[in-house]
Amino acid sequence: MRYVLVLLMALSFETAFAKKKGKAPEGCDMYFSQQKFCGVVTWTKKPVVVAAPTAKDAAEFDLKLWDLNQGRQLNKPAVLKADQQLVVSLYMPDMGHGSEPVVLKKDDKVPGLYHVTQVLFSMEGAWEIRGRIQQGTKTIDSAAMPFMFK
Ligand SMILES: [Cu+2]
Repeated sequence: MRYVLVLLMALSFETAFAKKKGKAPEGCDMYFSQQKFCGVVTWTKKPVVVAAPTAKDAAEFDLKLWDLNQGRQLNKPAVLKADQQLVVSLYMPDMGHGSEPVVLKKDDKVPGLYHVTQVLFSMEGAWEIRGRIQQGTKTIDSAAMPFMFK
């Protein structure tokens, strides 16, 4: 009986840990663990370090959201509910600051596809590309992709 308890405790700890870390399944750059949505980032214009960056130096990427509720394969695009909204931002966790706001546009033809432009990292170092899903004013899920800008 005691072994079962210990095993159960270990299992629930493991689950809680995985949930907290939001460990991304293979192929996912960011993982929204509550919704089971997988985000794949594809740079369409790579970020480059320049001395005095202006808007024309901004990078761009596509973010594709996949729904993993029916399995781990990336074959079903994630579709947000009408009252849900994806928000993307840049954050430097070690220094506790963000950067210029990015511009996010949902593709009007391809489900689950978002185009992110005006991606400007304000300094070199360890960044996160953060995503969150809002329902009204409430954040219902979030995910982050580490990105080293240098
Ligand atoms: Cu910084």
